[in-house]
Amino acid sequence: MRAVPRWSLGADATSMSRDFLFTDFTQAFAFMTQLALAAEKRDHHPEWSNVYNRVNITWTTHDAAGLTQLDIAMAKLCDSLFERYQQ
Ligand code: H2B
Repeated sequence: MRAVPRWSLGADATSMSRDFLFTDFTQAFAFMTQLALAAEKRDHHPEWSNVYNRVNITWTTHDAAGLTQLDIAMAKLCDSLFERYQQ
């Protein structure tokens, strides 16, 4: 978790989550579209929700019933994608 300091560990430590705030829905959905394509490519998919300019993402590995290196990698990817949306 030291590698992804902006993410919070779930209560049972089997997942981690982060809220992302954008300027508007268009930016939020563009981010989600980019992430969706990356997730499909890696066959590792987010649990997420979106309300207007806010996207909440949870990573867990269902196959392992917990957190794996892949979740860390995807969280890092979210962080770096999100940086591009910051002005
Ligand atoms: N995504 C996530 N987050 N965890 C998984 O265990 C997982 C996945 N498994 N995407 C993949 C799909 C698996 O179900 C398929 C069959 O590869």
